Amino acid sequence: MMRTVLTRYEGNPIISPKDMPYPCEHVYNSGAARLGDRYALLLRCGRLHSRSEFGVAFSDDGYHFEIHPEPVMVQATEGIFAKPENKGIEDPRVTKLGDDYYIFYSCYSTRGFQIGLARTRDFLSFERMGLTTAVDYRNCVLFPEKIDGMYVRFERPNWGDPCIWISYSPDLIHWGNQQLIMAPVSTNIWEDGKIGPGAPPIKTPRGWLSIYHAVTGTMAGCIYRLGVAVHDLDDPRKVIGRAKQFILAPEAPHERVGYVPNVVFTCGAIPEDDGTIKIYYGGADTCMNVATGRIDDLIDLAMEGGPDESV
Ligand code: M1P
Repeated sequence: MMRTVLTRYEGNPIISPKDMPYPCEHVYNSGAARLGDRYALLLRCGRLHSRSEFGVAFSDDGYHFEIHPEPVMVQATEGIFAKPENKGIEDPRVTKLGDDYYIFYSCYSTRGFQIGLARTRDFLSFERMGLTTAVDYRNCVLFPEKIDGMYVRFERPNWGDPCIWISYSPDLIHWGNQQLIMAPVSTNIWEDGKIGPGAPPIKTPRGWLSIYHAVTGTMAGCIYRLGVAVHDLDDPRKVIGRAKQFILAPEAPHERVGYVPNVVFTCGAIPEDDGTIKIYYGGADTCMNVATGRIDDLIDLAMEGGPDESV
């Protein structure tokens, strides 16, 4: 039987194109972080040329956001990022390490997708650090700490049978020892097409909590849903629990209808001190939303599914 582990905020969508202080066709798939006592959303803004840039919004409570009046990071026009970003920058995922916030984002070009890495302290100015993949990659999420002396990330190549891989780096720029760790499950139809990491992993005493997205095809196009898995704390290649059911599916009208219909997609979630979590997600590639739940409920659901056997 389906279990409900997330509750949508009644004020969804929390940010829509009409709320933007500059013209946008859509605002969605935003990275999320705590910035001192405040919340920051690094917004993926589809401008009127349909290429994406990043804006930022700040909040005291995680629900009501004030949007900065100008975009804060736009596609590069010179240097090594110019050609990789000639169709825009997309899907930022934010991880705090020390005093810095690191952002893996998709550099979209005529030749495909690469993953860029940028750094900020205030979400207003950004330093591009490097291109961390060749084409064609999507959905990189950085762990918030080193494991065995190495930086760790989950990543999703865009070719073949799109699955979740892990890789390691000594310096955040050069990544290697890629290993496949999670694949679509053909018998769970909601995740039989492709999967990709969603929010950067969250450390809990019971393991690394991973919220991922999963896609199935229908006669009317793809449906994007969210799933949950738990990875071993010391060796996150081991998926110690993977829920059999999805945790969020397009349901509200603004999740079903929009630029790309029937999509819920996350790039960031924030754990709270009281054991709850806020999962920020794009609806129909058009607007930003938030859902809340208890971290233990998500982990219970994943552990009930048992260890992953997909690879
Ligand atoms: O349109 C749905 C999603 O498609 C892509 O996701 P992925 O390639 O990982 O399946 C991205 O463009 C994403 O931003 C978008 O929400």
